Amino acid sequence: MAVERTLSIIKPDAVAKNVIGEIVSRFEKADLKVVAMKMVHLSDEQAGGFYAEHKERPFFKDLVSFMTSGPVIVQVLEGEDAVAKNRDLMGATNPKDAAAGTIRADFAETIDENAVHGSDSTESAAREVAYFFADDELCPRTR
Ligand code: IDP
Repeated sequence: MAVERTLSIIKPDAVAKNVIGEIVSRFEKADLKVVAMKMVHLSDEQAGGFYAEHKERPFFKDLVSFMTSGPVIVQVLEGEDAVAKNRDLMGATNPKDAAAGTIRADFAETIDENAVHGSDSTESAAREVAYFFADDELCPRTR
């Protein structure tokens, strides 16, 4: 399996619940390494640009409003099969469908406030990492 990078966001609901550390700990226990991390209070432009692919969806306005409702933690995770591994740790988009023990099952209640974002492919990951971080802000840790 290849070493990959993926973008993770701990969304405003999870930051408000004060479970940043618990979520990061799950990544670490799964052998994903944080290679960049920052706390940001996204603007409408930043959140709307990040979710541009959902612009025509009925929930877009609410999504941007939620993502700008408080600070988020944006991080880049690195490790073997990082994209799929992170998606497995996150669980299904709707917490009601998320498998027991996943982040969304444990920390989220609704589909619109679902605790975490994770890139869904290596192509999305490359675009999303570049959206938030310059190359020299990434600190490789996997040899
Ligand atoms: P993902 O976050 O699991 O990759 P996407 O389909 O890419 O899911 O959707 C992006 C985000 O948009 C979701 O995490 C969720 O916050 C929100 N979202 C997706 N579908 C719905 C919906 O049907 N109603 C409300 N919000 C939704």
